[in-house]
Amino acid sequence: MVQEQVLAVSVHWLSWIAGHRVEMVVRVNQRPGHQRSRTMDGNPHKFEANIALLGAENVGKSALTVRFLTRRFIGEYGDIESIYTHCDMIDGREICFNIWDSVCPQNEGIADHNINKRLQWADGFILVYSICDRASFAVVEQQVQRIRRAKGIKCPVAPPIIIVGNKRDLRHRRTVSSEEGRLLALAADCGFFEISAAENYHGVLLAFHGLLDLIRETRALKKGAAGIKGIVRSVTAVFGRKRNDAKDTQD
Ligand SMILES: Nc1nc2c(ncn2[C@@H]2O[C@H](COP(=O)(O)OP(=O)(O)OP(=O)(O)O)[C@@H](O)[C@H]2O)c(=O)[nH]1
Ligand SMILES: [Mg+2]
Repeated sequence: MVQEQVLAVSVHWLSWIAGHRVEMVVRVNQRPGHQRSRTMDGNPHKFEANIALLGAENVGKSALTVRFLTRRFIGEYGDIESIYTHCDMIDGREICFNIWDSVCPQNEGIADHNINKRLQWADGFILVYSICDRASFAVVEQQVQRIRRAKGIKCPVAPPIIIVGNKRDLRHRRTVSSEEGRLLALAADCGFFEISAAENYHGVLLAFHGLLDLIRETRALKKGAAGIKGIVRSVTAVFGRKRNDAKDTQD
């Protein structure tokens, strides 16, 4: 028990981004699955969602995160990997977003390891590419495959994914068409948004809220599946017992 607490130790502090106060959390030696989100404190009015942002370097992962947290675009963001917590009232319910803003891995081995780590933590993914960087689109294609492959091995139900084509304001430099983005999302059963973190907040908000809706649906599905499994287990137990009782009487 003590060991569990030590392994899950977290460093929390408050940080100011563009004049807005956000809670920043860095978790140390997190136990796999330990921080998977849940309805908090047994309170049905609170809901917590772990969201991981992935994508190639320089596509705007931090810009998207900061836009969502503060509504601002500040231009330069550095390359610190962080988990931010942001709570909001949505439809009368307190929703807490834990957002893992990743840095791009240097090689394939690390990429696999990173995705596995995030699969254990995240309820859903936002995969970001830049519409003027074709290589970044290829990275998202690979990441979708990696996450989808992990279904069944790492997690029983496929985690929801939203694909985001960012930097829409730079359409004169576009190398990835909207159709390509949309088709990839369609083929892999993901949500899709083309947005500009630089130009507006609304698109960013839609992407995060779109993922939140998918996470809620997935959680309801998991609950339903667990409920059905429970019923099957109970029925099997009752009938199994009856059969055994009947055998005992014959003996
Ligand atoms: N024009 C334009 N520039 C953007 C947009 N989003 C981000 N940028 C710029 O792109 C650069 C990279 O943005 P970041 O948010 O740091 O990208 P990142 O994906 O977090 O990068 P790493 O953390 O290094 O992997 C910065 O100079 C941003 O100002 C956008 O929508 N439009
Ligand atoms: Mg970044």
